[in-house]
Amino acid sequence: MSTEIHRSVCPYDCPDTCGLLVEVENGHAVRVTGDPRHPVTRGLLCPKMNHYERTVHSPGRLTTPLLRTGPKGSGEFAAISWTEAIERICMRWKELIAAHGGECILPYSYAGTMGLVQRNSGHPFFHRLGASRLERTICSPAKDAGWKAIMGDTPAIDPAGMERSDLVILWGINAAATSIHAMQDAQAARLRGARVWAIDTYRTPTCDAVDEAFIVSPGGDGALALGMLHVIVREGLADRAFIAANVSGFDQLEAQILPECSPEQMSAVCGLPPETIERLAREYAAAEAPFVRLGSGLTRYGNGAMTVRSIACLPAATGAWQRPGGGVFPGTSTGAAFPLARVTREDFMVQPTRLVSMNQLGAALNNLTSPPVMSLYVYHSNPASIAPDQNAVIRGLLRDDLFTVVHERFLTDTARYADIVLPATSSLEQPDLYRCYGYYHAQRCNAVVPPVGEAKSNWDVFCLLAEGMGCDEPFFMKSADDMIDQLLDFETPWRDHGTTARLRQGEPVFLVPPTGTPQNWQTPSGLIEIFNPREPEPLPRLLPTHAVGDGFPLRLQPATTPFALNSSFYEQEELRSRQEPMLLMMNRADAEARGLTDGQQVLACNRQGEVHFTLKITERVPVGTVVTEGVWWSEFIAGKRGVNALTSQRLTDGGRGSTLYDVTVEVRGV
Ligand SMILES: Nc1nc2c(c(=O)[nH]1)N[C@H]1C(S)=C(S)[C@@H](COP(=O)(O)OP(=O)(O)OC[C@H]3O[C@@H](n4cnc5c(=O)[nH]c(N)nc54)[C@H](O)[C@@H]3O)O[C@H]1N2
Ligand SMILES: Nc1nc2c(c(=O)[nH]1)N[C@H]1C(S)=C(S)[C@@H](COP(=O)(O)OP(=O)(O)OC[C@H]3O[C@@H](n4cnc5c(=O)[nH]c(N)nc54)[C@H](O)[C@@H]3O)O[C@H]1N2
Ligand code: SF4
Ligand SMILES: [Mo]
Repeated sequence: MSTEIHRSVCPYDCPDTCGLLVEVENGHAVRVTGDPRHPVTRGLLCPKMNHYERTVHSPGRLTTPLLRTGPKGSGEFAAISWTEAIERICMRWKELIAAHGGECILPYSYAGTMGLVQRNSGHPFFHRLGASRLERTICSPAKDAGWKAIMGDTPAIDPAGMERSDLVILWGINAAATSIHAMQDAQAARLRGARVWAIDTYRTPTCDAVDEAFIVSPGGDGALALGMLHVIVREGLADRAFIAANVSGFDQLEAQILPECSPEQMSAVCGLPPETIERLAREYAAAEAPFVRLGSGLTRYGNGAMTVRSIACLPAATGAWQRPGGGVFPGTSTGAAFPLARVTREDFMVQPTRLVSMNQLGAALNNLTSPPVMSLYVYHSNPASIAPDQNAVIRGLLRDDLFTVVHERFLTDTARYADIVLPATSSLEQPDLYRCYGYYHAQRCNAVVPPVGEAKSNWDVFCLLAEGMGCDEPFFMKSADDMIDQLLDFETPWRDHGTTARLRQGEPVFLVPPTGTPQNWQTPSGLIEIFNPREPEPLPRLLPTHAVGDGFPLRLQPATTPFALNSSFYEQEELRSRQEPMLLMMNRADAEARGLTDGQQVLACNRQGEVHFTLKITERVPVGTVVTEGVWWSEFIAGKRGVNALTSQRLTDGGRGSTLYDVTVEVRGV
């Protein structure tokens, strides 16, 4: 039997965007490994992707279009042909558009695949229909908003700078699970003598792999940063020459934090003793080039954007930015490297249609009027599991008059509520172009195995739907490969001809941010804007989280697991068995106060809903916080509701992001 080895790219929403080597036998992927020649992957894949072939060729893959035959949510379907499926969808949409207008259709997609073409392929079609637009803000827009408020469009420093740092701070990032190559970089820095700290709300695997871990109260990092800034100012540790040349508004910040943000004042909010805040400030200021790798966990709060702004003041105060490896790294933003507008085609919109927050899908399905949402089209996302306020989402999905179409690889929780399910290809079955958001690399790949069953890619399905809806623009007759070519066929300082040629050949390449060094501040004033008059809050200050005042005694962290990625990978039994059952981790003191014992069934509840868990008593979680990892499919959990039955539709202070970590609950035995 002949084995071919093909290059591919990991399609998932992970900051590492690994290069893959896929061994193919008779049209089947039989082995997937990390590309040893990829400069970031260096041959190492995470446990999720080590057996990607088990996802691609899972017996659970959907292989034909399906038509609902039972009640919504029952999972009862009959196979139909693609022709019938497309005809039914288009017929229904034409009726709905005639009765309610195009905005009664709502697309819902997020990050099942990060490929630039497949991920964005619905936009031109839905713009052309005049459908409602989805505000895709579930992940970390508060991080972007907080960064932008102080740093403007300044590009992130090179993440490789971590290697030159003498103090690496993994702040609100569970790198051992969510960005293993950043964890590798941190370990490399450590071997060269750097100290590595983690700042988290419980003892994650990352905390075990660093020199020192600091466990803060959820949403308390802004207080920690302001307390550190207070000490830096009070003890004369600020770099006045750097501030004079590079920073605006430091005086105002000083005037505010000296009376209001002493370590004693901040201690109760951030959960660290005043002496620890002082020590962190002194050691941060004394470090030559402290590198903060900022995660997304700490931004999913009512004060998330302000937290990021406050943390970003630290290198501005000490001048850490001046030294290679110093600064705050929020993730890379390579938007200008490819002309994405050629794929998204905003120009197909006759006029801007209404925006619906993906964080408020429950409200959209249940409460929106003029027009109501009459049809939902879901692709590469699983909102019945991953969206906040699961009970509201499911109430909406159960509406008899809602016409739901789901394009999926698996019969997910969302697909179970569909009227029509369409089978989707996996990344190995479709071409695409990927860019990374944790490093500066990009890579193109081809399909390396034929579609499983009758599965079709996002791009190909939208071309069929466009034809069915009578959209006769030549654009909808192009192939996904044509679109990749259009993205590459574009002059930009981000890549020279040699780089583009290598991209065309499927090699991983590094993109180069054209604005160069971080000290070329891309803000309106040309300075780091600690005082930003365009913001509703012009200065960083202490903001409370939403959950303060919710009235339930325990802070709930719906955290990530190394063995799944959001609700993806639950199809792999071996990965699932490493997490089962769905746990709620609690400190012994909180368990004893409630008369709860290890391993028993418990119910966590708040105003949004209630969720069954198996209790795990552990000192990894501090008193007052409970943690659950993973976003489970309902078929594998006792109460059929996942952790998002406890999260709310409230938004962040900036960026209209989700506040998935800003939750309180009470827990009792069942
Ligand atoms: N294995 C795995 N990898 C993943 C994912 C996954 O689900 N599993 N998801 C992918 C996606 S979509 C994303 S966006 C990234 C996210 O990856 P990260 O940036 O690492 O974000 P999270 O894992 O959400 O949260 C990081 C850590 O922040 C902690 N945290 C929560 N609240 C606070 C707080 O107030 N302060 C501090 N200091 N820490 C806090 C959490 O406990 C968690 O350990 O990971 C990607 N990679
Ligand atoms: N409680 C809690 N909720 C969370 C999070 C959390 O940590 N805790 N994380 C949040 C974050 S950071 C994010 S980014 C979101 C992510 O939310 P989603 O983007 O919805 O991510 P997934 O759960 O991975 O679901 C992606 C789905 O896309 C499908 N898919 C994959 N490739 C393709 C394709 O090419 N075409 C089609 N049509 N389908 C495809 C997969 O089978 C999978 O079911 O979840 C958020 N929700
Ligand atoms: S999920 Fe992340 S670490 Fe794992 S293979 Fe994909 S890109 Fe690499
Ligand atoms: Mo995310």
